[in-house]
Amino acid sequence: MSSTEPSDGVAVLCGGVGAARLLAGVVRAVDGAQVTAIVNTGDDVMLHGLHVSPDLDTVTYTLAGAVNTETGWGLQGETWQAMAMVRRYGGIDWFNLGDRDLGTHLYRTHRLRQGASLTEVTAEIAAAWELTLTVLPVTDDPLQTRVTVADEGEIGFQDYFVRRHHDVAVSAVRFVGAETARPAPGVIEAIEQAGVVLIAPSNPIVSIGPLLAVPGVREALLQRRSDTIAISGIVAGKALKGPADRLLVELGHEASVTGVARLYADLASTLVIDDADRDSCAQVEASGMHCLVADTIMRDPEVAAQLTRSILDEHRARTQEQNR
Ligand code: FO1
Repeated sequence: MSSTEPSDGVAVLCGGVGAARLLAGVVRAVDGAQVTAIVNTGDDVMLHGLHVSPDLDTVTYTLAGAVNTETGWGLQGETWQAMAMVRRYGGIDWFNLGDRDLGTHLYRTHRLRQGASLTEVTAEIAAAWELTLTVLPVTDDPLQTRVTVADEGEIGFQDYFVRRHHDVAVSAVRFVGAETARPAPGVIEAIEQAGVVLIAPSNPIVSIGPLLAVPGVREALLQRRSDTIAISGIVAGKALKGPADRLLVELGHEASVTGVARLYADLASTLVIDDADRDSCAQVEASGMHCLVADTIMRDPEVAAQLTRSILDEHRARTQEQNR
């Protein structure tokens, strides 16, 4: 490939379930060897002395075809014997770790204690599941999303998301450790060298927010704006999954595709919105982004692959137009 030819690589900024479903389509539309997932680690949590990386595992299990498709996280065919024992002893039982899933956390924790980096362990786990794409944590350094909730003050992300069922009002979010965190090896290179950068339809505040808070990531993206395409996880004013709609409003944004456009306008040149929001295209464009309307409800990997193909076709056409 000559240095003037655009690369076929696709870098995807990822949270958990929504990103994993998109990636399952991306690897159908594009050779997996060309795909790099850059994944949020702000949700990571220490439980029972184990390092749990929910978004990395959701991406890995989904791409392996092993995820529990009902929940979108955890493994299919899971059993819960270990959790039953923890409950018997009065231990922490609000975060459900299945017996098979526990094996992943045992392995990760052991390897980290041996001195391996999270990037290395993630690659080992991905290889064991025979994934073709590259899965990277955004950073190997500690990064912790913390939220301030009414009457309680600041709590950990999983305390908010799982223990309180994200059913409490949030007044602030911060990413502890972000200022000193360094992008993991390969993260900046993936953004710089990709032909297209996708921002998955993940929660803009608590899933994509931590990635952008790691110094260097936002700066690298700003250089790639014309090749960066975001997919809205808000459809008809509602989050596809999780609390994004509520969080956006609580933190002073609009829970709509226009609100998402305003958050991403400096980083991405195009926002993909669902057919249901077709009438909001003009408002998206008023924020300075192109608007692409598509079916964004990823019921199965083939819908996600079709969405990916539409995005790549649109990007190719726009690039040709600009070079004419
Ligand atoms: N989400 C829940 O709502 N309840 C759980 O008990 C839970 C357990 C869990 C275990 C492993 C894992 O990888 C993910 C898990 N999740 C659970 C999902 C996770 O909390 C969220 O999906 C993400 O952190 C948000 O992206």
